[in-house]
Amino acid sequence: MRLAGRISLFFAAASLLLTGSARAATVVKIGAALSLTGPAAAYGAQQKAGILAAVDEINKSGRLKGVKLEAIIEDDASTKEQGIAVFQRFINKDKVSAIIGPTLSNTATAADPLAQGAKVPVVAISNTLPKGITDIGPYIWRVSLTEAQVIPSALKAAQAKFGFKRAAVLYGNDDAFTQGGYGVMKSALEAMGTTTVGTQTFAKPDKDYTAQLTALLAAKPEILVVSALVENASGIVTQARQLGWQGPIFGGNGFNSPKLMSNAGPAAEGVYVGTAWNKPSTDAANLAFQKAMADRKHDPDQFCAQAYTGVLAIAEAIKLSGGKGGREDIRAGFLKVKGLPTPLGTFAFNKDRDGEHSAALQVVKDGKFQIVK
Ligand code: 1QQ
Repeated sequence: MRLAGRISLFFAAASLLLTGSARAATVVKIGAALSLTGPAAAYGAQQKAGILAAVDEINKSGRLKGVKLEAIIEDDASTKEQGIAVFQRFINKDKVSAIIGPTLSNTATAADPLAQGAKVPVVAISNTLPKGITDIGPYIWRVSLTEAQVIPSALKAAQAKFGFKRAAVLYGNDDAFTQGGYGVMKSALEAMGTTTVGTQTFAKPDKDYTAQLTALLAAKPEILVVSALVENASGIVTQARQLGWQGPIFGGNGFNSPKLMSNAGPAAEGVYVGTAWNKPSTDAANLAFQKAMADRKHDPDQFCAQAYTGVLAIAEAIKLSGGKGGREDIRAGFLKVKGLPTPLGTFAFNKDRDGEHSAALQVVKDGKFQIVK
């Protein structure tokens, strides 16, 4: 009797402990390497807001039952060196289950091989360099459309509007993304039967582009096509207008930040940019995203929507792995992601581990991006 009493007390205590531990959520750590300082800081700030909002929404929703996401956000300083240091910390010290970022393709080409080597899944949220990111290996995934997925259709839409036949091209020659974007622009313009009347370059620290722009404008282009990060892009747009250029300016993904308008002001009017985020879409997931950001008093851009989507993809992978959040579980889960509602549209990774959805063309009008296609 006494013994039975003790045993049942033991079982009661043990089951209480078990229920207690079953109830305590498993924490899945996600490291995010973002450019919070340096030339890509405008993108990093938006990405941070998107990641924090998505983690919060997912944890609040109880969608992952016993799993709670925890984001560890570190500054990659827009450089390869700092990106590598942050990845090492995430992999070896924080022992994260997955890494989001880094912001720039340039940094990713140096940091992603570390994650690939350590078998830690990476989700690129803003790398648009077509080759040299996901082909690093099977642990590297991305939700951001590449320049090759955006530029050709966006340039065609711009050509349908302006009927240009002569283009002048300006690109940054010290960054993997601006160089890769230039390659895409060059072949897209060729494929459209457009003549490139001039090509000029600059580097990230540059502030004065008048020599390059003067040479390009002297060649009488009908459109100015630019591959640049937003700080350079703002200066280029401002100086092109000061030199009297009133025609269309077409920018790559680096232009996709409202920083362009806050830096360049009215000079940014009439700038055309291909985008992976169709802001006015009334898809439920896009409306939910915009409400989540409005609740946080944050005005989101494409980078914010893509960062939010990166977290949704990780959460879905955990769900599809039966609620398990280890490194291999997440990678295996990515293989199964299909029809995921996100602010970018219904999402799945393709066989190259890249995202695939439609792109749009937008123009700066009255200080804001407006979709034209
Ligand atoms: C890249 C980019 C930048 C403009 C984004 C931050 O697309 O580096 O790939």
